[in-house]
Amino acid sequence: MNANLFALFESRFPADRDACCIETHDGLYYSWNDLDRATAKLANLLVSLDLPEGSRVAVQVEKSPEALFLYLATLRAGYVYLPLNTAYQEAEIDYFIGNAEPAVVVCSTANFGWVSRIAFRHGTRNVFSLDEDRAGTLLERASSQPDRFDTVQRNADDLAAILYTSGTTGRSKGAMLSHGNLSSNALTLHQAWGWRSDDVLLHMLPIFHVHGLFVASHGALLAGAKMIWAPKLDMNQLLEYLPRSTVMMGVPTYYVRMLQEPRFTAETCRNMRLFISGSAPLLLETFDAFRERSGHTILERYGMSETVMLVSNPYDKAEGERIGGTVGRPLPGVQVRVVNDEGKPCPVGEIGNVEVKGPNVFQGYWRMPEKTREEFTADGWFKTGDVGRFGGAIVGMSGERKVPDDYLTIVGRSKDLIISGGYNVYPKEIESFLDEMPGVQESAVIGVPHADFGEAVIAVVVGKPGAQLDEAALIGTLKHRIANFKVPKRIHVVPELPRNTMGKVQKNVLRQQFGG
Ligand code: MLC
Ligand code: AMP
Repeated sequence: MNANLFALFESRFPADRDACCIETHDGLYYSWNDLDRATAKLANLLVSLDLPEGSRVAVQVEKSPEALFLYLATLRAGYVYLPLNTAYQEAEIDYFIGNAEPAVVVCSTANFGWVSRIAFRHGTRNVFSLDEDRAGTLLERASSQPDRFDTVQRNADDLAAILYTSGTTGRSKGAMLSHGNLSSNALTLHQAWGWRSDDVLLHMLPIFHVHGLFVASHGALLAGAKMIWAPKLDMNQLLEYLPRSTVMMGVPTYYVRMLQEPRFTAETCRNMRLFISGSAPLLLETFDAFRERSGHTILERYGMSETVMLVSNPYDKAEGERIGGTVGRPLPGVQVRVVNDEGKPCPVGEIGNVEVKGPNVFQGYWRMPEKTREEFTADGWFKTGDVGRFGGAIVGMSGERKVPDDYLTIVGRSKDLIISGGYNVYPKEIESFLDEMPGVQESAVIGVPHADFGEAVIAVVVGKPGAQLDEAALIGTLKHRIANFKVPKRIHVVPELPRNTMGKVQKNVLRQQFGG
């Protein structure tokens, strides 16, 4: 049997291959035949490049159906897909390309100059361009390729993708996901969320992270269901497409913004069967207000780049209630335990470290065996860096309610991580950029509550003696250096940072001082 994830999708294509697979926001319709032919041409192009086994294909392009086809073609040809956030700037791209050493890099025409310079410097020989309007050298080169391709044989533990994530500490690490990791999770979610061939997925998420690329796209592909494909979250488009959709996924900011839109009503959701939230905590007030406004109970689930999806609230009422503030039960086949700092299981209701095991758990960090070892326990559990509890109680506006013993609640993180609008930001990374700036002696970066993004990045800096630091100038400089979502929304200049007796910066004190 071929364990290639693309072979699984192919086996589930609908009988009518002329049916619509993707409808775009600008009025284009792609059939399943179109997907088959486009991925065949792109796979043939990749194979024609005579790449070594296991080659990485690194991609930083705007969202388009062709970008999805490039991902699928990479799977189909048996190579390893490496998506990169379009917000990443030179220093970030330099690190990823240097670390992953991709054989192929695909970027936008606008970025071709600087991206190709970085790629060539790191030894990449094939650099193509691809734009959201189908322009660029990638499709030009693929157009003369045959439109048939036999999906390459792959084993379940062969690599399918590498997703860079900061994991629990330090510099970005490439989480290696295999065909088996992705297909087992896709099959589990297919069952758990009741995917149907007549579903219509409103796809508004970016496709360079687990949520949009795997959880959302795989769901529709495996069901043979249609996707309405929008480049990004846009309220006008959402109001236009939601009445024709049955499933939507978003990070909590999506639901916060929908509630801010007075035109969004229960009528807008008349055909919807499922709204899913994840990637960051969904506030209970958002969960409640959304139910009140739309008549729909958001299904919150929990996962991460290293593991794809782990835990989900129930889809089917017969299996239990969706409880706001919790992330539900471990998915079938996934084991989740909560342990104390000594690694001993916590009793129900007690808070501890969340550790997981299952066929979905990744193969390790790319070329970092040491880091990989650190993140697993001796008995093979992956340490998520999240802190949670089974059971206990949730306190909301309407009082306290008991949570069933098998439901997990994420209460925080042991990793120093900020999640802003569903994107991860590592304080240490931002601090190192700030510390290198002229006049800056030291800095501390914290996350503070933010009505739209859930958490916002804030920096507190101390100037060198005599230096005059200017908030706007510091922010302006950072904007050219790092992805815009990582740039602090505010930078406070202070005479000194609060420290404990060990000399460690007291970030909790800064959060209290600047979080309001
Ligand atoms: C944009 N901006 C952000 C931001 N997104 N700032 C902080 N956090 C964010 N997430 C800033 C930009 O820098 C810019 O600032 C301004 O907001 C407008 O930019 P924009 O691009 O127009 O913003 P917008 O389109 O409104 O984007 C917001 C968003 C987007 C929430 C729609 O961030 C988004 O789609 N997030 C989804 C992330 C996601 O898919 N995560 C899944 C990870 S997978 P300025 O100053 O330049 O004007 C994962 C595993 C799992 O975590 O469990 O799923
Ligand atoms: P990433 O590394 O981008 O894959 O982000 C994974 C992290 O997002 C997890 O380790 C959690 O901290 C967080 N996360 C994902 N889903 C949820 C959720 N439903 N509630 C709280 N945190 C979540």
